[in-house]
Amino acid sequence: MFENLTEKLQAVFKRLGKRGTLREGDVDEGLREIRLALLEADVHYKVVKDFIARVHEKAIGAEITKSLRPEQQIVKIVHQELIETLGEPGRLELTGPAPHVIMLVGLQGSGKTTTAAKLALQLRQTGHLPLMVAGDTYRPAAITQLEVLGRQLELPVHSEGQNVPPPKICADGVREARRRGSDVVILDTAGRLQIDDEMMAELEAVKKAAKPVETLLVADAMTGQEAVNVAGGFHQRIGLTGLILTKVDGDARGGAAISMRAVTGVPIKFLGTGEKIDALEAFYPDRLASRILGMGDVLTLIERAESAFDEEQAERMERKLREASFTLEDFLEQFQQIKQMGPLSQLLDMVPGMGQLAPNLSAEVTDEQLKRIEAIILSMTPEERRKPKIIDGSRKRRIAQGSGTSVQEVNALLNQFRQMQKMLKQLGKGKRGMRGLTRLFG
Ligand SMILES: Nc1nc2c(ncn2[C@@H]2O[C@H](COP(=O)(O)OP(=O)(O)OP(=O)(O)O)[C@@H](O)[C@H]2O)c(=O)[nH]1
Ligand SMILES: [Mg+2]
Repeated sequence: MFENLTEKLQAVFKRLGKRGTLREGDVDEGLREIRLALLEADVHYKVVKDFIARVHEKAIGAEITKSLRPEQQIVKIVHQELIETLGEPGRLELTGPAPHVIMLVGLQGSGKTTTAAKLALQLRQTGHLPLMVAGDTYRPAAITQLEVLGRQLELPVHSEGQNVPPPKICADGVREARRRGSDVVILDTAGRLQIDDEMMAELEAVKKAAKPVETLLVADAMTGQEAVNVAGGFHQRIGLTGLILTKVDGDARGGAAISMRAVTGVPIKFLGTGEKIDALEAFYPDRLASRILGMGDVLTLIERAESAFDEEQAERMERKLREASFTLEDFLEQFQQIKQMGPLSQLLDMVPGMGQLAPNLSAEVTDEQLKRIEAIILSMTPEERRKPKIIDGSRKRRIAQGSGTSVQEVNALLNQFRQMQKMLKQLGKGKRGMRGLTRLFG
């Protein structure tokens, strides 16, 4: 559902990335575009305003981290603020003595009955014994719908027909759960076309009778901004402990998901992602934020690079490569940087386009080998590192001894280094290839 927004945001980041260095004007322009993209995705205007203000403040106040390219820095801030806006990870608070009652409320057709069954299934999978209660006596087929779902899942449903008031059915349901030893009760309630007083009064009565620990609003993401107003209305009147956003698999623009927590202060706990009975996901703000930005791997890479990667140094290396003045000393420096970033094979997997090269590389150059190579170079004198040509037989023996390796290994490294220099010179003729390599080794 976030496709459009994701595309727009990525376009903004890409444009920023082309600038090389960012001036404040560039940041402002980028933020204007991000603002538009969010508004077009139907995010509540107040949420957009706050969001942009926070990103602006951070972007301006941020220490210039040399380890990140400017547009990466913006991606990082936008990601962080998106997580902040989306709130905390959603989990059910099943506290107090069992049975724990979960009450589902919402407008007509928002997905309450389906979600009741989805929740029951998940709860059973995590070791609970749920009982569903048919508290919708208004729509003729509502009770049957829940009973059919119960039979499908082989889970019990408590119902008393259409002529008993819902507060009584729900209170009876809790008693029934106690009798059967069910530890969770899920109340399905009736929907209305819009929030009306009579409906709210009945929900209040159900709440009083069944004393739920969780009162969850089931809201249809497709209704966009309206969903935000609905949530506000329900929260004011009956008090919500959480939100379940359904139909996020549809072509909604995503605004509701981003706005609801910020506007209502009520946390999102689950996302309904399809009509199937297992299509219910626990809500994780960081995952959703990454999904919205559409750059999960890039974000991970940014995180790691931040602690180890120095852009200035990369530029210096690139210049050296271009001038073919790359020495063993530089080689060592690059190795040490790579080492700080984590296991080599993992890093290679994350570099876009490395898929084909990576299997060979990671098989050949293990982290253990990196350590030995480092030891060999460390045992050389600075002069030897700059001019490997002067390394004769006796120097090789000294280096091997100093690094706890063998003359063969020293030879192998020197050969590898010569080959690498040759390769780099060739690549240097095609600028793109060289850039890729500097990134890789920087
Ligand atoms: N694609 C998709 N469809 C969903 C999702 N959740 C529910 N639906 C569909 O939405 C329709 C309404 O779902 P119900 O569970 O009956 O909604 P309700 O809130 O109980 O409706 P009323 O009882 O009439 O108020 C059904 O066709 C469901 O299959 C979802 O996450 N994704
Ligand atoms: Mg229903």
